[in-house]
Amino acid sequence: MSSNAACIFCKIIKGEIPSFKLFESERVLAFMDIQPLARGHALVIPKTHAAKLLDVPDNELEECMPVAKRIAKAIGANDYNILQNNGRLAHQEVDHVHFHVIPKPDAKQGLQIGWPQQ
Ligand code: D5M
Repeated sequence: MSSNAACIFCKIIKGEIPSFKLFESERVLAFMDIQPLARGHALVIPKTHAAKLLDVPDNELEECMPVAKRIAKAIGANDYNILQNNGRLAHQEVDHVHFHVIPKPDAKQGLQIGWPQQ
């Protein structure tokens, strides 16, 4: 599993910087987004460092969607987006593949995953 010493998400995987983890397996990590677009906004990442989708090993990619599904269920929002950006023109800021799970702000159901208090 390749890692990039300069990558912020690789540092999260290695525990070098803190994160609010939701799920972890051998191949995948899910944690809360530090700049949430809505309460409950989470990220699902493959552990292998890959900048774009085409670079991710299939076996890791295959595990990301079931995890995104579990996160969406745990958040409890009826309406949500699963997003994955590739490249600057597509609004990618962090060059380690990640899937956003973003509940819609007007979702009526309770969001059971709380953002940690500052
Ligand atoms: O989205 C990159 C996302 O990564 C953006 O929503 C902020 C989030 N981010 C950046 N640094 C962190 C840390 N340290 N913890 C949690 N979340 C983080 P993109 O699709 O690349 O535009």
